[in-house]
Amino acid sequence: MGRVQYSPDRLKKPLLREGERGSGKFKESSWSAALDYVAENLIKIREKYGNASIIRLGGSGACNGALHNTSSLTKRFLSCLGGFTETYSNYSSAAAQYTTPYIFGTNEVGIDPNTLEYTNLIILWGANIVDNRLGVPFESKIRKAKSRGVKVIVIDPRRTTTVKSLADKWVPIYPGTDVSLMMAVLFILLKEDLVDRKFIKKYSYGFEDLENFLYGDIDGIQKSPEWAEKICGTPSEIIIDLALVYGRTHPTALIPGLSIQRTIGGEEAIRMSITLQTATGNIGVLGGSTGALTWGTLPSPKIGSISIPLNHTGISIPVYRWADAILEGKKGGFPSEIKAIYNVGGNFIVQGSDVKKNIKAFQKVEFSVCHEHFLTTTANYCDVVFPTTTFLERDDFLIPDGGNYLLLSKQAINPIHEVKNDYEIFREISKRIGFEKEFSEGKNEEDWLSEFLEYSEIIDRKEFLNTGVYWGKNQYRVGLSDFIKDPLNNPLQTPSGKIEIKSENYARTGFSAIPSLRIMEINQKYPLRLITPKSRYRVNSQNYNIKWFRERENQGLWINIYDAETRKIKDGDKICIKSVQGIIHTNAIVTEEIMKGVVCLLEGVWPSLNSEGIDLAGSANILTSTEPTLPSHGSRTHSTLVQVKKI
Ligand SMILES: Nc1nc2c(c(=O)[nH]1)N[C@H]1C(S)=C(S)[C@@H](COP(=O)(O)OP(=O)(O)OC[C@H]3O[C@@H](n4cnc5c(=O)[nH]c(N)nc54)[C@H](O)[C@@H]3O)O[C@H]1N2
Ligand SMILES: Nc1nc2c(c(=O)[nH]1)N[C@H]1C(S)=C(S)[C@@H](COP(=O)(O)OP(=O)(O)OC[C@H]3O[C@@H](n4cnc5c(=O)[nH]c(N)nc54)[C@H](O)[C@@H]3O)O[C@H]1N2
Ligand SMILES: [Mo]
Repeated sequence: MGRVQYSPDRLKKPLLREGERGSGKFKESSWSAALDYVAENLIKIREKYGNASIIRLGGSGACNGALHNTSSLTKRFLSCLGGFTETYSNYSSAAAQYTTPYIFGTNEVGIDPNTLEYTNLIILWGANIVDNRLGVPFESKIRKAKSRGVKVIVIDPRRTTTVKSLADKWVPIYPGTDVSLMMAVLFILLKEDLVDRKFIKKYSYGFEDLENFLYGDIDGIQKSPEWAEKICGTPSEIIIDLALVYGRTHPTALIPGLSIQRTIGGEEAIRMSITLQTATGNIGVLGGSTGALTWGTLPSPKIGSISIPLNHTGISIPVYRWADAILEGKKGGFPSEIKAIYNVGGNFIVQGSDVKKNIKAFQKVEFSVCHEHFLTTTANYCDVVFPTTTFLERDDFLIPDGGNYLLLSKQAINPIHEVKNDYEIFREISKRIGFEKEFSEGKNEEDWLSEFLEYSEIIDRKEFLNTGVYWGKNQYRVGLSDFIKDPLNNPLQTPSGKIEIKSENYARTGFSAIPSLRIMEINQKYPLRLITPKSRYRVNSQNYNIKWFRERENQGLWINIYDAETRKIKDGDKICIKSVQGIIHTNAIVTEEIMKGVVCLLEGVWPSLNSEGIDLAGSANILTSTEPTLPSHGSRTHSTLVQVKKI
């Protein structure tokens, strides 16, 4: 963190744009002049176009702080301003979060990592847990289980660090085709009578319909391993092995990564993984899992956090479509005409799909503001950039995504340069526009934090402030265990009160009532499937600007030896990657660590466009599309088709 904190390119003073957007030309400004300027422009935009013309972007940046939470603070500020166009859902898990309540009636469906002490088999389905933390304790708990002799199976198109350091078995699969593999696994479980009929009957609704579908009663096609192999590329023997080990080992924790639902039809992957855990009786039991997202889906201990007043415009658009919403407005079916962007805690030009479209969107608006640590690509397209503190420079409580604990994030150093907290920046602007009372309620940061603590469930507050950690009582929580223990008294909030393998409500969204296979077909022009996963050395696009981290990642396109050979590409060669959306020139990493037919470019690189609009840095979202997966309107970055050529 020191490398980030003291990086020479940390922003030092507020910046006002001087040159063209994106030119990198800014002049440094005093705080008061820059704050005045933003206040004036927000008033102007609000008067001329109304509140819905201001869109909120960003909001992941600062972990889950109780106070310094970029998402909550920006919403609070813009709500107090009178409203805004909200961006709903998120890049990470839109499809899963949309779908899971149809099946379970809730999104509180995770497990505490300690429960892996009771597990007899761990299936990491598209989860690269060693590189992507997905909840800090999971890796160590999986290692502990392994030392007990528990087998770990990893299903991934790549032989990842997780495969190499944790797995007993690697199951390769084409991205975006998990539903076919899951169906074939269930097909074998049914055939071998390895399903838990009692469990299915007692706890679920509509399983027979899916069973009939798998047997081919509806479309004449048996969803056999041989059928699946043609779709997902996983050899049928491996599918059969997987099904047999899975069916014979109880309890099994099936832990899906978020990757499997950031695909076209990602909604169905989550439905099917839940179905598998239902069929094998692994839901709600110690050592099992629900098959839905494990990460961030159980409540954290109670503590106060900054509240968000009602957004009076009532207008929101799916975050995955923000650039389309700006560019197309009402003509494109979106609810507002957007004229200004307020971006805090996000680098959305780089991280949103279709970088060139994102740049156009930023060029189109009349006014844009950003709070940042660095002059990111996104900040570079803004009119005003405020330099903001890192977590080392302020006090906060951290509410982890899903874990049963709270952390104290104590200020370690004084803010360097002239940076200010996001809270302070908003407060200053609200003062200038005239809603400071609503925004701050007259409280400074210390007041808020003591109020949050006051409201918390923590009894020994001194101890918490001393140790910096508070552990919730039960560290062995299992999602839906109440329902499993007593389904009559604790029915699920679904129409049947049970797990809805078949959902008539879901069918109303226009998709199948039972899980179905929806995939992207490759074509001659774009025959390779591109995945763009996370780098071990970045948090999305964070750290890319810092040399030490950049040097640790071998950035380039992973391509299988076979695919390289047929294109006469050698390791290290300059290559061109092309999709419908754009072109990248980068180096080839010829490797056996990725399946034939799949290529991989780690996400999070800041683009460097030449005069022809070709990216020379290797920024994954040059190639991706803002067409979402439906019905969730979620991200589908792992369903991208490309062609690769030697330059
Ligand atoms: N080091 C690091 N950790 C991070 C992040 C980071 O940027 N850096 N980001 C955090 C965030 S914001 C999130 S949302 C999570 C994301 O967590 P995930 O979505 O789980 O992360 P990914 O790296 O996209 O994918 C995980 C693995 O799935 C594989 N994969 C890709 N597509 C498919 C598919 O269709 N099927 C299967 N079976 N496998 C597939 C990839 O090869 C990769 O190894 O990670 C968090 N953790
Ligand atoms: N191709 C492809 N694209 C993806 C993904 C993928 O797997 N593949 N993953 C998607 C996912 S899951 C996600 S979550 C998104 C992430 O998208 P973003 O949230 O845009 O990604 P980050 O790069 O983490 O950007 C966070 C920014 O917040 C800033 N920041 C950090 N702390 C603070 C703070 O306290 N205050 C302020 N004001 N700023 C702060 C950082 O400097 C950084 O620039 O990307 C999505 N895009
Ligand atoms: Mo994410």
